Amino acid sequence: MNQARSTGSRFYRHRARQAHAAVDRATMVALPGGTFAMGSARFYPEEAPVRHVRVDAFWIDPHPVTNRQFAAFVAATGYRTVAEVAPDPRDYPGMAPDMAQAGSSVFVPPTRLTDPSDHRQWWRFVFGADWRHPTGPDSTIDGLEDHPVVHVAHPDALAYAHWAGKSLPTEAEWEYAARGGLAGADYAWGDELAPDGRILANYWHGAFPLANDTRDGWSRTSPVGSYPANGFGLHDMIGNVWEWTDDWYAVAATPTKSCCAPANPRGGTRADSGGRKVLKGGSHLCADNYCRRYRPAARHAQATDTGTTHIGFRCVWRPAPPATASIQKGKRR
Ligand SMILES: [Ca+2]
Repeated sequence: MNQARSTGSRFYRHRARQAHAAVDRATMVALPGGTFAMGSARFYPEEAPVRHVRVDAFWIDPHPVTNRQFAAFVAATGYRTVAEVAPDPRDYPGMAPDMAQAGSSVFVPPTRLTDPSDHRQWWRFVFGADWRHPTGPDSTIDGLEDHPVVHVAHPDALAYAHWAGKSLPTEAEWEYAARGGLAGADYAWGDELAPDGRILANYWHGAFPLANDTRDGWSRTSPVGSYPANGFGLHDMIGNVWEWTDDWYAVAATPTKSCCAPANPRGGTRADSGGRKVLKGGSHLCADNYCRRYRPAARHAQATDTGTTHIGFRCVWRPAPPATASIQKGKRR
């Protein structure tokens, strides 16, 4: 999606682990686990085939991690995110010398569009953009305390999760949670995007990327919980920000029946994924005309060192390490 960046400091990741906090499950939602139909055959090819999988019981945050929550983590640990650390040119052979500055990718709507397939027309790498400065060095998160934190790369999300005594969800856990107990529905709330005209998530209204009529009130992120919870009591699983999972991206598995569903499936290998993990849920930039990924089955492969203005995360907690039945061979991380 944009310029690859340094993966941050081992020192700060170490400090984050040292600052490990007691898990506050009172603020989390307990999910019973079970077998469900994962994926969809009605939209994009990477979501198919539909296959039955089983996930064990787990707990999940009711909304994406907010700026307020991430600020508490940073205050306790001194952690610096990937976007705040200038990349080492030795890690990126061929990188232009003037790109060796801290920053991140910001959505900037173009005034005209010459090639709808070229995302460089609306993604701009901005020096000084990071979680505290979402649209650039002159911006702040004042007033955005309850919005999802953005510009977090996968190592940043993982560091926060470790500090909180939690984990990042697998893709199967995330999709199970997003479906809210509905079997095979296209959306987290049913089979209609906007039933009776009701807008049930923060996404793009109008012709992306030129015109956003913001009829839902938000052109970028929105405060968590601004839209109704799904059947499991979870907010913002869809839209607002894409959310990191801890699975390496792979093509979906072969179809499985409910009788023989693999337990706690994981993604592929780092090598096969090209260093990309799975994002889920779509964001405030998903639009009916461009990227209809505001659905539980939707998925996107994202380089782990790359955060943007529309990527965040939430955490899970598991009573015990899940017994996996379908782990593929290979290095996980
Ligand atoms: Ca919106």
